[in-house]
Amino acid sequence: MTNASKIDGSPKTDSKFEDIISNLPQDNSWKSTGPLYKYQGFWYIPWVLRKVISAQESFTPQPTDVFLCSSPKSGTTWLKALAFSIVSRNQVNDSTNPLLENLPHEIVPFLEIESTQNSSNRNLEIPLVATHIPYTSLPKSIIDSGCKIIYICRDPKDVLISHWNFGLKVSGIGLESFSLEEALEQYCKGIYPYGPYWDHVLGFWKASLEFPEKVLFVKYEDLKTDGPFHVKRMANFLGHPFSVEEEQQGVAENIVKKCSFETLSRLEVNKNGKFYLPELPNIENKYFFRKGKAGDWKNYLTNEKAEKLDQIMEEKFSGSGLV
Ligand code: PAP
Repeated sequence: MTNASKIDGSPKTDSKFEDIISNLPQDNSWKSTGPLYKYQGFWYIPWVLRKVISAQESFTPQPTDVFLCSSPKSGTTWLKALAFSIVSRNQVNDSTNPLLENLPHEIVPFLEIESTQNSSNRNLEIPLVATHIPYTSLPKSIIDSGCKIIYICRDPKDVLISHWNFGLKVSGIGLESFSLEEALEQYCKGIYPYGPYWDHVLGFWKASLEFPEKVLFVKYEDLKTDGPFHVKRMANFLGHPFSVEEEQQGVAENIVKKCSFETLSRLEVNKNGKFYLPELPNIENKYFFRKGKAGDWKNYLTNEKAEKLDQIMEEKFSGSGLV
């Protein structure tokens, strides 16, 4: 295994970074994180923004890299497990599969979160990197490369509920200081880490229409309804199509089963393991597996509140072809 990583960047010096953020719009309603800053149209917690800028300055992808992109709480953990299973299916078997002993986030690093801190964080034999960075802020080296991108999006109402519940457990990401009502307000204004959601989604949606060979757009709800179809779609897109023999053996169906919420959330590592991030020291792996359902928002939001968010999304997506 090669451990040299090209993710590592030279982080901005404190003074350069302070100069940059001193000129950015800021929002002070995020009590536990300090102000959020709006950079290139999206809001960030300062320590994340620093890493985003660092990645923009110095990240160089490998030619074979695939980027798994998402807004937080849209299905990143699931997409990581599925993409890893697709690309590694001929190298691992049922007893050696790293997913049995590792949180998917430990297998596929985040470009702007843990990977930029430590060059040993990346195993170059796994050509997958995840990021929450919006399309228009991705490092130019990625945009200019031939690297493929898979984007997962999810019903924003479920994203909000997932995010808010995660915030109740993990202090430091900001949402813990908001009631659900206030969190909804923040979502409607688009002011939360990596928000606004509509611009995040639209950036990748438009890129997927313009460069279909480079950007594949996947919906969480579609994966729930017909996992095998979308796993085959991803495999084709990644240049790892299932052979006739694999089709007969039901390999795609097997991947869907092994990466299902039910399977992953019952693994010991995902029940009792811890995910190490210096900035957020209290994350447990089980926090990434809450309910894994489409439509859980109905247990939290009245129809009236849901409609408010729906209307905003409809307005923002209008004319884009995205529903
Ligand atoms: P991240 O952005 O912090 O990485 P992300 O994985 O995108 O989080 O989102 C977590 C959500 O995906 C959780 O949703 P919930 O709060 O509504 O339950 C989590 O349960 C869900 N999730 C994780 N793994 C799976 C899976 N294998 N299948 C379906 N949903 C999943």
